[in-house]
Amino acid sequence: MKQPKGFLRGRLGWFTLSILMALVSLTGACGSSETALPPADATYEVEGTIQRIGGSQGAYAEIVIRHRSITDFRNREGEVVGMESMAMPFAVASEIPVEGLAIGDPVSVAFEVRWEADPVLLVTGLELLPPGTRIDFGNSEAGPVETEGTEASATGDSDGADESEPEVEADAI
Ligand SMILES: [Cu+2]
Repeated sequence: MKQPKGFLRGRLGWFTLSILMALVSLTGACGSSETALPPADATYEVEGTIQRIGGSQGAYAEIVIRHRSITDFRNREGEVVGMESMAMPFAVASEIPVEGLAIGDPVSVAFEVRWEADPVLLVTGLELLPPGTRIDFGNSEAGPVETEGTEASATGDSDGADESEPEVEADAI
């Protein structure tokens, strides 16, 4: 009850061919979205924290990253103008898993800039930094998050009926 050799070879040949065809169509599909993008005008690496996940820019996932200042950032004309620390939306390349990210995660990202393309900002590399890593955002935005809380309780000294009035201050006054 042996299969004729020719039959086996024929099956294998067909199988191999179908795999090859599948591979070709797969790489074709992957390549099509990426070959649509022109060469990047510039590439940068920067650290930051994840601010928002779940948006999209066309076919790309979108994440918002609060990034550190980028001192060598070049504008559309190619002049080094730098970029201050800020929260900024990025498209994310399809090969980068967004699912595992959480708000507040410290990350290091590599991103490409294409001034005349869509998306303009595309994350092509993403590395999770160890939990608890403190990202230094300079003096622009890092401070206010904590001072706001202090100010809010400091302004509650007027009459008291307003909001959550800190008991400590009420006693002090
Ligand atoms: Cu920015």
